[in-house]
Amino acid sequence: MPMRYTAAHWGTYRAVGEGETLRLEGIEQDPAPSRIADGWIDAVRDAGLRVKKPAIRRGWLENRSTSDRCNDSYVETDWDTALDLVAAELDRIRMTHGNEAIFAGSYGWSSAGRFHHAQSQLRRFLNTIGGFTYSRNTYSHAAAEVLLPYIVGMPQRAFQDNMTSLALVAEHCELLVAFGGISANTAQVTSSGTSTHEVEYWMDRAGKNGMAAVNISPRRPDFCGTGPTEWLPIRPNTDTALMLGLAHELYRNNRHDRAFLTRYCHGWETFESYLTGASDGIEKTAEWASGICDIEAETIAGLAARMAQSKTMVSVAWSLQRGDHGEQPIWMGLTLAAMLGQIGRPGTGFGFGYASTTPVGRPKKLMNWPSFPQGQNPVSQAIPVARISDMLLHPAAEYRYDGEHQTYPDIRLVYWVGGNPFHHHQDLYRLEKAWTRPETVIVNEQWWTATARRADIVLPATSPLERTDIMMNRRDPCLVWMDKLVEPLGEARDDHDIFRALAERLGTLAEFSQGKSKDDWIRQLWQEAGDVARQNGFELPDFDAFRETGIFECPDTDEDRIQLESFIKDPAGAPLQTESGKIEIVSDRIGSFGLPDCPAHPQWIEPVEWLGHSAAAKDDLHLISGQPATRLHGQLDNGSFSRSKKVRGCEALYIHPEAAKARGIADSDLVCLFNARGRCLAGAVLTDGIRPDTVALAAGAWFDPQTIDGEPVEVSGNPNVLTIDKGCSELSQGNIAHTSLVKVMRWDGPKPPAGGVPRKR
Ligand SMILES: Nc1nc2c(c(=O)[nH]1)N[C@H]1C(S)=C(S)[C@@H](COP(=O)(O)OP(=O)(O)OC[C@H]3O[C@@H](n4cnc5c(=O)[nH]c(N)nc54)[C@H](O)[C@@H]3O)O[C@H]1N2
Ligand SMILES: Nc1nc2c(c(=O)[nH]1)N[C@H]1C(S)=C(S)[C@@H](COP(=O)(O)OP(=O)(O)OC[C@H]3O[C@@H](n4cnc5c(=O)[nH]c(N)nc54)[C@H](O)[C@@H]3O)O[C@H]1N2
Ligand SMILES: [Mo]
Repeated sequence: MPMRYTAAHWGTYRAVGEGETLRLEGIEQDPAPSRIADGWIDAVRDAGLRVKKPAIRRGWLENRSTSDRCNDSYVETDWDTALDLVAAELDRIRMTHGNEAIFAGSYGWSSAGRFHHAQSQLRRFLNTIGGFTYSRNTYSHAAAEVLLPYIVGMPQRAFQDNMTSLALVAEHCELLVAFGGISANTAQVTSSGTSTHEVEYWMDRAGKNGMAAVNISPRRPDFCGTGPTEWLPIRPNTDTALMLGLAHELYRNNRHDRAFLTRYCHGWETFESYLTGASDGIEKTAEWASGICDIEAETIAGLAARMAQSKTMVSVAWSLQRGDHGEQPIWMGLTLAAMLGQIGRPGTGFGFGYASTTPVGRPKKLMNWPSFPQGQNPVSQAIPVARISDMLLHPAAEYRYDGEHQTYPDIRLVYWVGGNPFHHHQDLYRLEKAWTRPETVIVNEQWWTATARRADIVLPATSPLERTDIMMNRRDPCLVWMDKLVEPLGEARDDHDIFRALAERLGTLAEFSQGKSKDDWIRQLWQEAGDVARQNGFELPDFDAFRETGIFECPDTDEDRIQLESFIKDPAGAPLQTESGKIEIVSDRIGSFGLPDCPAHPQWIEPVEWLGHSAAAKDDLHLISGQPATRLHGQLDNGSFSRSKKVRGCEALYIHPEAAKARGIADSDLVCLFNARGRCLAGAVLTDGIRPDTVALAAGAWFDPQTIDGEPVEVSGNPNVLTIDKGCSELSQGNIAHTSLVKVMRWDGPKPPAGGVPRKR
């Protein structure tokens, strides 16, 4: 029998066994398969939590009420009734309010397959009926997406594609200064799927090659290398101050590369007067930085000296910019690297996002594989992705974004597929309020997620295991035939079939489907992929042969890249696409926007909440809520693997023994985290691998707000009831999930009724 495979954002797997014994094994090529897949099959077969039939919310069905949207029950119905209702609602809204009143930003990480990409399917359909308001940028790195074009003259996507390869880092780098670490945890995941996980391999090679690393992070396990590693447990959200302290040390000792700064950078003199305090009266010395970031001045001075003497890579994880003023650590990291003058050389310079996902710095050729065509959106209205609550709460309100003045549209209908705002957004109780505003909310989902449980019409979607597709990721050297391994549960349908049926009802079927079946579309993608392969000098097998073998490895794909290499070699001939043609330490354009929260050059600007804030209380702790080790965001939290790591049914809270002791908390105790925005429960895990004034609660436990003793308490351990719903700045409006202070106490209250993944109402 031929091998059967599937792929996901967390990896590529071989199917072993059949029926009840079916399981997924990492493929041979993968040196470190992710265990996230361990919980996949049982989550897909979790009949209690799958959406099995179309369902309508009772309050909406009976009287179109929206006020009980976040706390209602559902009536199951047949497909035709549900599809008729959805079509009628879309039609009513677009006729009454215009297509702009339909919000289908639909942000999220649905399937890794190229064809069944849920948002693409939704958008293609909506484009045929007049379009929709959409969203710009990502929750992952909005600050970078808006900032990088100004300072390096290219989109973050191109910047990421050109990241200096990890093979060159392993070969040449002597000192890796890793802000936010190089984390094996996040390196498990790749947007659009991956065949291998090799970040740990490269870090191991680098260590064996003598590279020393400095893990600058509130958490020790954020670094996965095996060579000599020093942990500098920085106070969260203060990296910009530390970088300024390092910059000042370089400057004070005349160890900055003046020639590089003159030749390749714009604005050094202005920045210099900020660094010395000439412009604002504060000299950004190591002592000054130390008072903010809580790392000793001597350590800062020592590190600066080592950086100047070594072949150094300054690496910044994406996490740093998901904080208040998240533009600054990227900008300052780049400035620090520019002062060292090692940008454009092999293995040194500036890195952004190494290990934040698998393929950043992967030494492989990029391949521009085709994707499912979305068509053209006739509506131009869009919001910055993380401004969803603001938009729903304040239609017509003005806001700033990327230098422009914009106004929020008046949204009447929300259609979400392949994403979970009640996982991903900050301050979920605020989102609950905002969520009562639209007249209608429609969701296609596999599971009764918190978002499905807050929709008026829920349509059951198949999971990737229940259909065929192709994984082709431009950053991966393998193409994978994703076989159908499991029969669809209940009445689940593919998103494509759902939108076909809706297009038919709204008279746009011909435009939506172009007369093609699903099989035709997938074959067409393969055919177009064949053209791409040919341009790259090789042939793909024919479709049937590919399906038979399951994996195709593209030949000769090794390729090393060096960030900004051509510009460094020839700054006049290959200038950057910035205003000055150079790296912009000062951006006159950004300066011209007059934004106090994102001025013309990198600066230390106090976050709205942090441990050094004058309003911070002695017993406040900084909450880090990064990515979960056992799942992808909220996906598979109901699976056995994620469940197996829960503590007393709740998400694990990593807390230092000193902090625990001061609060009477023992290992495995239930605890309550709280601040003015909300409260949630978690299970304490004591560890000295975290700062005593910082706690870590991974994102993704399924939002389950309950009332205990008359008070609202989230009982799964979802950090987004505590996080702040504010943009990084008026430049990017990115989310600030990593900025928030909380208090923690032992929970002696009643054991939560559910204490885990909420079952369906
Ligand atoms: N506190 C905090 N919050 C965060 C973050 C953080 O670090 N801390 N990280 C942020 C970041 S970087 C991100 S990217 C977001 C991620 O946020 P999301 O991408 O919204 O989170 P997921 O849980 O992956 O949601 C994807 C949903 O799509 C569904 N789905 C999967 N495949 C299909 C399909 O084929 N069809 C349909 N219809 N549905 C499908 C899944 O069941 C799942 O519910 O979270 C953000 N939120
Ligand atoms: N297993 C798994 N991997 C994933 C994902 C997942 O859901 N699960 N999601 C993927 C997605 S969508 C994204 S966007 C990436 C995100 O990738 P990242 O943004 O790099 O991941 P995070 O987990 O948010 O943060 C990484 C580490 O940064 C540290 N950190 C947080 N705040 C600060 C700070 O202020 N200063 C410093 N120096 N360090 C800080 C934390 O200790 C944290 O462990 O991860 C991807 N990888
Ligand atoms: Mo992300």
